Amino acid sequence: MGPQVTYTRWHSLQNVLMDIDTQPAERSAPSSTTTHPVPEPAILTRRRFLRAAAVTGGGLAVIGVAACAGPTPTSGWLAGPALAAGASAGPPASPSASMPHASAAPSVAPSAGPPMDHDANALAVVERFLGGEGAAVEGLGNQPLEPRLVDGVKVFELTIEEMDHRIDAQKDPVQALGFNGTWPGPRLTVIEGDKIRVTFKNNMSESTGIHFHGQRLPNNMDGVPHVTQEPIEPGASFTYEFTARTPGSHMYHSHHNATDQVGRGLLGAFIVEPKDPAQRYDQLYGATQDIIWISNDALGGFTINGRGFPATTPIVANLGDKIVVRFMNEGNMMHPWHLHGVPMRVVARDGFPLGPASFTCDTLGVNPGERWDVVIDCDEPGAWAFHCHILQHAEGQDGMFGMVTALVIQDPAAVVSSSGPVAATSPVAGAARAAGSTALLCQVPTA
Ligand SMILES: [Cu+2]
Repeated sequence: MGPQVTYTRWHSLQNVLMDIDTQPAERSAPSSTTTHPVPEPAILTRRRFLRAAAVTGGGLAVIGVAACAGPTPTSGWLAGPALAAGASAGPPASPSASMPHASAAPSVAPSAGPPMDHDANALAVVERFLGGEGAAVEGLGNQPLEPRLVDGVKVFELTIEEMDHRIDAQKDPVQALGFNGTWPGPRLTVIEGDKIRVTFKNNMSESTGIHFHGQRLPNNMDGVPHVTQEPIEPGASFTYEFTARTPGSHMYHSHHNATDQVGRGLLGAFIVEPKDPAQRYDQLYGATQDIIWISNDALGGFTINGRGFPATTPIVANLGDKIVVRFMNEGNMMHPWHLHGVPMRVVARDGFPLGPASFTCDTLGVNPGERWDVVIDCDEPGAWAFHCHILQHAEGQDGMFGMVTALVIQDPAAVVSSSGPVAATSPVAGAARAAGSTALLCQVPTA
C-alpha cells in the first residue's frame, strides 16, 4: 500500500473553539480603544465573535476592525444596495445554468429592497465557519478507500448514485450524483506499477462512463462511451482494469453527459504514488498533510470538495509543518487560488514533477482538467485566508461564500510562553497579536 495520509496533526477548528470556550476568563471590560458606548446585547455578540476571531487571528483583521468600529447608521452598507436575489450565493443551483460566472456578479445598482447590514451578515457567515460547519455537515467526500487484494490485483468496487447532497448546513440539499454516495467520491490511492481493477455499478437512471483522467491506459479502458466502450446502462456494471503507469495527482470522473454528471459531483481523486518511496511527498518534502482540493463550479455554486464556504474544511497545521495541497479542477472555468501569509511552491503539474522548473507563487491559476501540486511551508503563524481570487467566486455583499477556506498555522509554543488575555485564548491569536494585529488589540477585552 502507498503511504497513508497522516491525519494525526489535524485538529478540527471545532476543537480549537471548544478549547477557547473552556478558558476561565470571561472578560467584560471593553478595550480602552473603544470610543463609543455599545449596548449590552452588542457586547455579548461581540464577545462571542472575539473568541472566534482570536482563533483566526490576523486573517480576520478586516472583519475585526469593522466590528470594532461599531455600527455606523450612515454606513453605505446599512443603507446601501441590496443584492439581487441569490447574488451572493454564487451561481444558480441548477447545473443547467450556462453562465454561472456572470450570474454570480453582485448587483451594484441601488435597490429599493430592505436595508442590509453587511457587517452582521459577513460576521455571521464567518462565525458559522469558525463553529465547524464543515465538520458538522454529513456526507464528507474524499475519504480513502482501501482496495481488496485479489491475486495481486488491487480491486476497488464503487457505485454511482443519485443522492441529496448538502453544500452547507443551511441551503436546501441539491440533487447530486456521487461515487459510493459522496461528492467527491472516495480517494483512490495506488502505487506506480500496481495492477488495478475498478468496478463501477451504475445505480443511476441514466447511462454513464468513467474516465481515469491523466492515466496512460489501454484504449478500451479509456472510458469514453461510443468511442472506447458502450455506455454503462442503468443497473449495469463496468470494470476498468489497467496497470497504473502514470504517477502523480489524477482524477476519475464521468465522461458521459459530463457537463451535467461531473457538474453534479461524479468526480474523485486518483493518486498514483511513485514507485520510489523517496519520491513521495512525505519523504521528498517532509509533508505532514496531503490535501486533495477538487474545485467545481456548477451545481451548488462554487465549491471545494463539494462544499461552499462556510462549510469548507479549514486546513489546520502547526508552525514548522510542511503540507501538500493537490489542486484539481473539475469545473468549467479557471480558478486562481490565492493563499495569504505564506507562499506556495509549485512542484508538479498534471502529475509530472516540475523538478528544476518548480516555482513559487501566492496565486495559482488552475484551468479545468489541470492538477497542480504545491508545498506550503507553514512558517508564519496566523489564520490565513485561502480562496479563489475571482472575487465573484468568493465574496459578496453578504460576506464570503463559495471558494473560500483558511489555513490556520498554530504555534503551540505561544500558548506556553505567552501571557495576557489574547494569548491565553488561542495560540493563533497570540501569534497574530505578536505580528501586530490591530484587530485583536482592539477587539479582545483586557481582564
Ligand atoms: Cu474561482
